[in-house]
Amino acid sequence: MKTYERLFDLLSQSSDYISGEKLAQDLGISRTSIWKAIQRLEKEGLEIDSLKNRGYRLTSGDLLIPEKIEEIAPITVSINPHCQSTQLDAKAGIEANQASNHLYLASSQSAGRGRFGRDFYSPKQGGFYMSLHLRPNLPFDQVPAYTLLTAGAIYQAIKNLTLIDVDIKWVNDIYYQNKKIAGILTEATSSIETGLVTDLIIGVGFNFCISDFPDQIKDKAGSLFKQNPPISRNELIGEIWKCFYQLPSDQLIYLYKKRSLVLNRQVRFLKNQENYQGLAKEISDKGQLLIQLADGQEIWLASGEVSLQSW
Ligand code: BT5
Repeated sequence: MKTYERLFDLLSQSSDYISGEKLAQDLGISRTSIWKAIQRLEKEGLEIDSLKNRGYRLTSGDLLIPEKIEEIAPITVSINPHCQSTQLDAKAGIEANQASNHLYLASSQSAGRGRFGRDFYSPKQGGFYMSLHLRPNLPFDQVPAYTLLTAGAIYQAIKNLTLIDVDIKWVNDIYYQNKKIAGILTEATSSIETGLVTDLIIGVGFNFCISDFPDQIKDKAGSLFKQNPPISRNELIGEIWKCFYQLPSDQLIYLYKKRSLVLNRQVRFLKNQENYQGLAKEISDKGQLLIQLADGQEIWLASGEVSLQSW
């Protein structure tokens, strides 16, 4: 761990002030290095109270620490704290021949994006943004519905750590109290020679503790916590990928359907410039949504094709 990460670790374990001298002693570094590390933590958005003669106390915020996540989930984690997009970081990792099962993590993104090239708001503080690289090497029709599996894992991880039940909106949105708190973007590349899907990147943007959203999304976006989260982002990220790797796929799909906001509801969507309305009847294991239109006709919708307008 880096010095400022070790310092965070010490501060987060105490509710009282710790003197600069004690911190320096425990970490085996100088008082000046402690001061520099405090500044680094403040730059990362942590609030640290300092009192003459008493020392330092962490008052709010937490730090993403790859090693803490690696202790929980079977993945390699690297962090680029304030990046453009973790999808781009993952693509650069693939280009550089990094091994798979690697999570590219960030505290904020300057160009986070969602499906159909839409923006994903990724502010300096309160969220986390991550992209997991997998190497399925499978024909397209045999690639598991990773968006559904990830959503199921997010549901179970939040439930395990907080007892909160979040909801899932087809296909890639996590909702809590009727607001979107997270979105998933799964992208794949395939080889022209073999026709196999070689690399796959699952991106997750998560509003962990964000209280303000820009006007364009403030009616739609929400946050898992409003203030003083009872768990850390590291714990939640670790638990999400632990559930993803450890739980059987059919259980994750079962959870996805169980928490679906759209199944057995009337939904509206736009396809080929035409408005449709119908009953959402089923979600296939590949992630398609079966809609029964008013005239009884049934159609399967693919996630890359339409977004639901209402549900
Ligand atoms: C998504 O797209 O929700 C998938 C978002 C994936 C973001 C992750 S972050 C890590 C990785 N790196 C990236 O650059 N991307 C991935 P979509 O279903 O298209 O939803 C986008 C829509 O959600 C926007 O058009 C807004 O209406 C809304 N939105 C944008 N930012 C939001 C936020 N922070 N919270 C809730 N809603 C948001």
